[in-house]
Amino acid sequence: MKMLRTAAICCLLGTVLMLAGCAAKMGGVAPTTPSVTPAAGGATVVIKDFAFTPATVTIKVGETVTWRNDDGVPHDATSPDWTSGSISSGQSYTRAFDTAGTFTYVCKVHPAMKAATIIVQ
Ligand SMILES: [Cu+2]
Repeated sequence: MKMLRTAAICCLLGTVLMLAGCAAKMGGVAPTTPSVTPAAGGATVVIKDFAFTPATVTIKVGETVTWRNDDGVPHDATSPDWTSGSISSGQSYTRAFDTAGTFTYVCKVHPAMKAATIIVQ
């Protein structure tokens, strides 16, 4: 009877060890680090294929929006109150928003480009 119990405990122990070993193996896989880390407290708008993406971003007062031009031609982000100026291909422009409101902007270089919106809460 005692031997049977010992055998049962051994069997159980073996299973636990096997599971632990398996979990350790899974935990050993290096976590993948995202290649693009968003800037703390802000949003990024990518300009590509003559479009602002995302078309609407929402941030908090004091946070920034960065426009990154991934197109082959210069663009800008211009609202009635401010402008980025020309953003060359591969370049970025960052602006902090210190007041709450909804700001619609366009690209003055390309009137055909759809307007986009920044919501500052
Ligand atoms: Cu443009």
